[in-house]
Amino acid sequence: MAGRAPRGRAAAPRRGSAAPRFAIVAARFNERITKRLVDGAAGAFASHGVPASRVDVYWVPGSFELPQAAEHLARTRRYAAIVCVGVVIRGQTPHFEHVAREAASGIQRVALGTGVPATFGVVTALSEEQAWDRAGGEAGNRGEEAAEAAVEMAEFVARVAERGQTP
Ligand code: INI
Repeated sequence: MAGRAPRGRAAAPRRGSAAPRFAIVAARFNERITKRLVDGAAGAFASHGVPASRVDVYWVPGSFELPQAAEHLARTRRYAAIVCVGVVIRGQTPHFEHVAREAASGIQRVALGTGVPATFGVVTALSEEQAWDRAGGEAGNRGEEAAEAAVEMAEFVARVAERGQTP
């Protein structure tokens, strides 16, 4: 894939630790498209050897609520990483900008504030057609990409923690 550095193996349980658990938080707004993002994320986890039983899916009303839900889940310390997926489509008003911006910055804030990786699988599109393209169509699947990032960041956090314990 162009523009990407090689990835590590990822998602393998590290010595002395339980197999990691992941969460997917999905926004119900534009639900038919979001379901494709959830499927893409689940497929990416499966391809990294994470069984479906170790992936919990939570639904919230819209993308604006993604950071709120991710924050609650991060604070449980149950998850190695949290994938946020949603679909924001430009309408006739600036509502789109507010929802997209707050989703992006809120998810980042959760990751930085809790230390639990929270990844951005939110499609921001100018039309429904563009959104479908980014949900398993011609332009890839943002859910799948966000799950890939979650696996890699979970590994990164685990690796840093492991090194931190080395005398
Ligand atoms: N939520 C989305 O996920 N996508 C959208 O395109 C969208 N638009 O355009 O309004 C949207 N709005 C709902 C928002 O996320 C909240 O659920 C709502 O404002 C209640 O807080």
